[in-house]
Amino acid sequence: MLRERAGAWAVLGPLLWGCGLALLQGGMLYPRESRSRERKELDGLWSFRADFSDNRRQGFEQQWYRASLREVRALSGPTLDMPVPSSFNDVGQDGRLRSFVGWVWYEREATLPQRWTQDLGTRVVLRIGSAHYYAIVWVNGVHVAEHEGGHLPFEADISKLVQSGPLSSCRITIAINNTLSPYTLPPGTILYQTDTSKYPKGYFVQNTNFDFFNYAGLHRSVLLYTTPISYIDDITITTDVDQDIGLVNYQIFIQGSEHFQLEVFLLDADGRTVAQGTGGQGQLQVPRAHLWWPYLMHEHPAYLYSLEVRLTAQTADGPVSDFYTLPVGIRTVAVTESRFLINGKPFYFHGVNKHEDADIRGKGFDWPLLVKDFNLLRWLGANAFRTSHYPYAEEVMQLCDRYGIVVIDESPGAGIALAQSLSNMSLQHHLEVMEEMVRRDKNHPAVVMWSVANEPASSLKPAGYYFKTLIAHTKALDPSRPVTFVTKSSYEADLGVPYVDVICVNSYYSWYHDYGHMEVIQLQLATQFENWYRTYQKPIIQSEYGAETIAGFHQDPPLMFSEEYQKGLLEQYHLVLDQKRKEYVVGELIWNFADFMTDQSPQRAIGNRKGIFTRQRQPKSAAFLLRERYWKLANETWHHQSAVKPQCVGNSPFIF
Ligand code: BDP
Repeated sequence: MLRERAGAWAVLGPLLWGCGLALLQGGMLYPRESRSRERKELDGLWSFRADFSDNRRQGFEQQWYRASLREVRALSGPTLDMPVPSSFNDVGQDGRLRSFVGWVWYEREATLPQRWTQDLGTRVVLRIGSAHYYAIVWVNGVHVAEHEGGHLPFEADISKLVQSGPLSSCRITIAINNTLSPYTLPPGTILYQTDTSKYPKGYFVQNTNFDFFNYAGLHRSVLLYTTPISYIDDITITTDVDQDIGLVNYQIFIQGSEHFQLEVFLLDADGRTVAQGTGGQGQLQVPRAHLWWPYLMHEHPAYLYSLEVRLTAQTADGPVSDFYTLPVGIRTVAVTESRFLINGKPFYFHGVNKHEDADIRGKGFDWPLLVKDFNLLRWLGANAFRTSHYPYAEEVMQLCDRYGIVVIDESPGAGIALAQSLSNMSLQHHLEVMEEMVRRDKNHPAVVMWSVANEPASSLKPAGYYFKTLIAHTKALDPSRPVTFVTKSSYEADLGVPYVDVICVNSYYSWYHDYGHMEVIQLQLATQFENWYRTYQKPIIQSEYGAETIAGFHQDPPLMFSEEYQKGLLEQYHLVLDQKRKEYVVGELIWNFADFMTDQSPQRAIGNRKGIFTRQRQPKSAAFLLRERYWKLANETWHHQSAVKPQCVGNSPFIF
């Protein structure tokens, strides 16, 4: 179906959306303020305690959620101040905490506005943006939620709890466990060392097959928000284009009332209503629609409309209103045998792979870092990135929508290396994670493709069934977008690639193979592309390539780890990419945007240094090389009729 015209998707899309998403209970709309909704962020300092007991269960045995952590202090030791959002690993001076595996406990008091606790027509929701990885939540000692997996939000309706009597304050306790198993995403294993001549009693380490530090903690905001008791629970948008008419298909789910009216208004960027409708499902037509174009593809990229949804529900206590506004970009995505099309035009991904990673805060959300990264992306002339290797914060996706940066949205399926991690038990969890991810990100125009995994052991026997099922499920959840996973297997052995729409392949010629020999890159890379294309006739993205580079190391003629080697290696790749992009290669994503933290190993000098920027976001020489290339590519893929073409002038690339 993905190979057919985008128009067909618009018809099937809304039908299938309903079926697919019914699997998951409830929506997960981003908590926005509106006339009927308030929000209260709980960012800042929380009390924190890691459970260092041998079995890591002291917190449960002593019921640390029953009273404040300070009160149970006598039993369990001192609490620390812990910033939220942040990883807990790098903020302290205690080496044991940096590599801690097991349960950690977070707690803080929240003062709620009186109306929230007294008005029974108000629904109060606690939302956790991302907790790594298994989380249990109590409010005033009462268990309210449990969630498996980081990177994706979860919620608990705590209205009954906070409205059941006089309430002076509200104690939120969150216990989080970062232990990984072969069945979690990402997977990991705990290795117990029993040789007492080498290791102390009870010694264990956690091993993983992914190359980023396993940061843990409350990585994104924890917040409270309200809705009326009858409320807009979920909205699903798909868009299409017919001549110059933009088509916006909507489906709205309501909770808390069987009897309601829905009105929807589509507003343009100047706030003018351009279309309106009623009911829970329908299609809005926008004559002379402004399409959502990627950055550097059009003079006015990233045009966003606003969909205002107004609910009036009848309840026993009278009518209740709820309002929610969702940004909407009208665009189409389609894949042919050799092209990736956005709005019917060939799109070439020239961008980066990223990580949520920075000094001190680890994977903790940070606005200044986010804005800096987007400024760097635009400076670079990058039009796309992959959320390697997990879903990024919702605010990241929102900025992509606003700036026109195209996203390949990747699940936390990184490091699936063992046969056990391709079992039915793993698959079941992976299907659920895809449901959570699609539910959260389905309405972002910037998201043009789902990636269900990175470099799994896709040549192992169970991989065929695993990826067939996983990809089919993702397509049923969202028939409007292509689906892929990123492979490093050989074209002959890979059992998952038959099911993808676009082949995403990682290779590290003259780095992990034939190291030091850049002269083999052109031949090996051309062979790689030709083999994949001959076998499958699907468009290909070079989804990773790069070289470890210590900023400030110089060596000419180039040697590994020098800035010259990174540049030289990239240039060899570019020669082949320039030939093959005329045929079927539809993108190149450098590994990596910035240096990032990993586990310690003899191959990593305090983290992975393949960034074109340092971890502090300063450019290495390769950043200037890529910048020149990306702006040149932007010029070639410019589709607007106007004579103005993208220009990168001095340090100010912003011609738009
Ligand atoms: C690739 C992985 C990525 C690693 C990279 C590397 O997808 O996560 O960081 O290799 O080794 O195989 O630098």
